[in-house]
Amino acid sequence: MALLPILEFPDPRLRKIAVDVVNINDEVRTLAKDMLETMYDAPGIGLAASQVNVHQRIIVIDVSEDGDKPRVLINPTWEPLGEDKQSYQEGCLSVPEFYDDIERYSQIQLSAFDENGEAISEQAEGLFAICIQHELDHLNGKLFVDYLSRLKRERIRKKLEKKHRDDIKDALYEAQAKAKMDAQA
Ligand code: GNR
Ligand code: NI
Repeated sequence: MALLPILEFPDPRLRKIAVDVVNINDEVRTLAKDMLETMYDAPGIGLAASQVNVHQRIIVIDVSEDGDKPRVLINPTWEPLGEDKQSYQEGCLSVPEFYDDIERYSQIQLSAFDENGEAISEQAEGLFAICIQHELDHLNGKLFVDYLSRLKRERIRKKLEKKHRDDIKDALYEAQAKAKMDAQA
C-alpha cells in the first residue's frame, strides 16, 4: 500500500488526456488500491489516475457516508439521461482550498469495467453522478476551475502558485535544519 503525491493546478500534467486501459491486470489493481488509499487519506470522495500522474483511464470513487463503499471504474464513459442539471459546490484535491458551484447533469448512464474486468452499466444520480462527471473531466485534462470565469480561475492560479513557492521554501528550510541536526549528532 502506498500514498501517491497529487498534482496541483496549474501543473500542465493535469492537462494530459488519459488513454484506455488495455489489460486489467495486477498492476492496474495495485494502482487502484493505492489511489483509494490516497483518496481516503486526503480525504476525498473521488480520484482520477491523472491526478497522480498516471495517464490511464482509471478512477476511484466512494460517496458513501461511512467511506466503506469503494468503487473502481476503468475506461469509464457516461451520457446524460435527460436534460436536468444540478448545481453543487465542488472542490478538487488538485485545487486545494477552493470551492465553487458547478452545474452537472442530474442523471447519467455510466458504463465502465470494474477491477476484475466485469462490465458495469448503471444509472447514477446525486453526488455519485456529480463525482463521475468530475472524474471523467480529469481523464480528459479538464478541471472544475475551467467552468469558472477567467478572473476567478486566474485568482486561484496565482494563490496556488504562491502556495507552491512557499511549500518549496518550507521543504528547503526543513531539509537544512535536519542537516544541521545530523551534523551535530
Ligand atoms: O473530494 C472531492 N470532493 C468533491 C466534491 C464535489 C464535487 C466533486 C468532488 S471530487 C473531489 C476529489 C477530487 O478532486 N476528485 O478528482
Ligand atoms: Ni478533482
